[in-house]
Amino acid sequence: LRIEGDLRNALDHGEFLLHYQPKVDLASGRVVGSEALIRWLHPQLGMVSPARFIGLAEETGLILPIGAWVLRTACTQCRQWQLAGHDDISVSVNLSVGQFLQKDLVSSIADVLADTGLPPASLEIELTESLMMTDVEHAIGILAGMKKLGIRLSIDDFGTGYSSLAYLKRFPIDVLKIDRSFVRDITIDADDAAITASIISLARHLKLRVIAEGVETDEQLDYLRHYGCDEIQGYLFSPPVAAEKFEQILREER
Ligand code: G
Ligand code: G
Ligand code: NA
Ligand code: MN
Repeated sequence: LRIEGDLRNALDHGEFLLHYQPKVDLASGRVVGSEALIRWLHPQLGMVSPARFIGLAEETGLILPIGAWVLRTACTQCRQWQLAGHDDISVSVNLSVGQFLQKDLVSSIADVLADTGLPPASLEIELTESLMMTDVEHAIGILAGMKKLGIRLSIDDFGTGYSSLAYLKRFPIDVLKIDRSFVRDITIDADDAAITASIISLARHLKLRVIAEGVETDEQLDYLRHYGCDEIQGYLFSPPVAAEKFEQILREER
């Protein structure tokens, strides 16, 4: 219970930070994106995983100010990398259902883009299927509003949720992100291999980009490359890292 009180003050106390995980384009071999992942540096407990506090933040409504902080911080950081010469780097931000249902979501994203100077095309929002399925008509309206801003939309953990393929037609999505539970066993489980190959094929036919998350081995990478996956993200290339370390990775590949 104490953690809830602490969570309330964590923003004011400056205890949150973002780590960034590289997304690598398989055609060029270059880092083209970064997923922003929140961390909480608790004064007594040390680094607390979002798995331990995002749910609590959602229940208490704290996800709204925390999510707003994540969006602004990630966009500010990405713009700094661009101004340092890494022009084509983009950033992805995860959205919680509470944020998605917020009335002024689209205008608040527009404000952050205007304030930070980040080109809209450099921002991607990661959404889950369940988030979009809670109210489909509402979701379609919000997604259309976000697309109008010029940002990219991706479906996170694709294949694990409850959306029907019919909605892929109605949702203006740009990217499918193959869930890491499928990627994990592609080299040993024929079903996971088939599902992964099918998602890649589906994405190509729908003219969506497709990224695989949780890539940990060369064998997984070879399989994904063979089937035409566009991008990968995972420990094989890099875990989520602090902003300074991420920029070092960008500098080293120039
Ligand atoms: O980084 P990682 O291991 O530990 O993240 C654990 C979970 O927390 C993942 O499901 C991830 O999507 C989620 N998460 C990380 N950062 C954010 C964030 O800024 N907003 C939301 N809504 N979820 C996040
Ligand atoms: O739910 P979401 O897909 O946003 O979660 C991202 C989570 O996946 C983060 O907690 C991140 O630390 C974790 N992650 C990133 N790469 C890998 C990986 O290669 N293997 C595993 N097991 N987890 C990963
Ligand atoms: Na994500
Ligand atoms: Mn995911």
